[in-house]
Amino acid sequence: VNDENRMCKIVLAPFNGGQPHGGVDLGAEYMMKHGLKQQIEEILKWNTEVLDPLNGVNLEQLKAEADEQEKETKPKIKRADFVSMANKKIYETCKNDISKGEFQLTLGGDHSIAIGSIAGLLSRYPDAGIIWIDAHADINTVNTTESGNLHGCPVSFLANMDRKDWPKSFDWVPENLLATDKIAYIGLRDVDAGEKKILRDNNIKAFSMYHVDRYGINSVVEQAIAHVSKGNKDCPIMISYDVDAIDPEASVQCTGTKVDYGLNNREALFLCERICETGNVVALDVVEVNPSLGADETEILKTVAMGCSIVRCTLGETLL
Ligand code: NNH
Ligand code: MN
Ligand code: MN
Ligand code: MN
Repeated sequence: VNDENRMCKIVLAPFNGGQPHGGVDLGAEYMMKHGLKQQIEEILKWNTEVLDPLNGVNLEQLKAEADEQEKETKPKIKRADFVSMANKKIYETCKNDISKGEFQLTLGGDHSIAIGSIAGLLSRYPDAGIIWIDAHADINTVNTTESGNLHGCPVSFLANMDRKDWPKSFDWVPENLLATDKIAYIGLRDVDAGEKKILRDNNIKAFSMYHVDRYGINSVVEQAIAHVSKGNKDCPIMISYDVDAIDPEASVQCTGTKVDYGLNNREALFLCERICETGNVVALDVVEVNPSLGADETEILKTVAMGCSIVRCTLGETLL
């Protein structure tokens, strides 16, 4: 694609049904208000177009109805119909309204929205590698989840684990599944026992904070890229970035599941820069920015600004 005609499709995914906190649905809006679209156009010289798959869906009402009903039924998996419906829409938009060669930028929302964004991306690039940046592995199945929150389960859905046990509303099947050897994690430090077993049993590449300290972020990113690319130097790569990967004291206070001792600010952005430098990055999710959890304006600004920096670094701002 000619540089002047680069297109970044910004997919708004203001969805909070995959976890308990209100406010994570505002993440996309805050990043947009921070000037993200203008930054992409004016600093990075990409064309942009905003896609809004959940437009016209009364999310507040559907969530309230789900919660009301589940007070009685107390299902193990929380708001399954709601999460399934929203992700089917995100999936269809990513699959149908974005072309090969266009960048897919999805702004959450909680991390359950990666069900839709990654399923959509895989319909264009079936062999894409996924680099999942997170304090958490988000690979619980409906059988291993301790919380019942679907933002802790997107990877298992995408990889078709325990498919028959998923709630009936997840009857839609992505065109292409995620192979477990096409994902690599960076930043892990809060992984459930059931997830550790899944990671081990499937031999999934996972770099925890231990590995970041042991080898340094440069080596870790290099290994992650090599692993998901499987020797193909043109392998398309997507980053699914949960901002809780970043240390709360460094910058990210406004997120629903803070975990201490995470990536520092440079590690957090360096990995985006390095993945950008491959020339193969085709998509990015930025999720779990929750402005409602800020103690003051400064905390909100720091988290939102970091979300925007992740986008700009992934699109090449800091490469000369
Ligand atoms: N593993 C926990 C769960 O499944 C926490 C998930 N929370 C996240 N994931 N923020 O990124 O509920
Ligand atoms: Mn996550
Ligand atoms: Mn997380
Ligand atoms: Mn460190």
